[in-house]
Amino acid sequence: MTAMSDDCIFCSIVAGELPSHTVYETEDTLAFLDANPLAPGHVLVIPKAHHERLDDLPEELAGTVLETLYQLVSPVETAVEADGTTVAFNNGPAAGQEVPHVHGHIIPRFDDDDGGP
Ligand code: DGP
Repeated sequence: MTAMSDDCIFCSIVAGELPSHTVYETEDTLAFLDANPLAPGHVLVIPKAHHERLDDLPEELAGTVLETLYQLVSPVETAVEADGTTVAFNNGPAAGQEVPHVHGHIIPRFDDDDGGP
């Protein structure tokens, strides 16, 4: 059974209690469109289990999350005809992490964008 937190938005998405646009799913990870995208095709990748920060993840699950990010970078770029991607984790409130459930951002980038996040 996957560890869940009752008051976590991303746990509610994993549980199907909140809508999201899923783009990819594995046994242990979920990827869905960001509700407040910094660019078209901005995707979030999360572990289904609730862990607040990247460094809270068991090492094997951290590898699984990174594997899902790796698998999605190229398809996301292709889907929105991006020239590159920013792939990032905001780790902790001081770094701008607003949702306390680990998530990696895949943010499509374009040659003519403004420098991005
Ligand atoms: P961060 O600042 O790194 O914690 O990014 C949180 C991201 O999560 C932010 O880009 C907006 C997104 N977000 C917040 N709430 C929801 C939601 O309910 N659904 C979806 N799809 N994205 C959300």
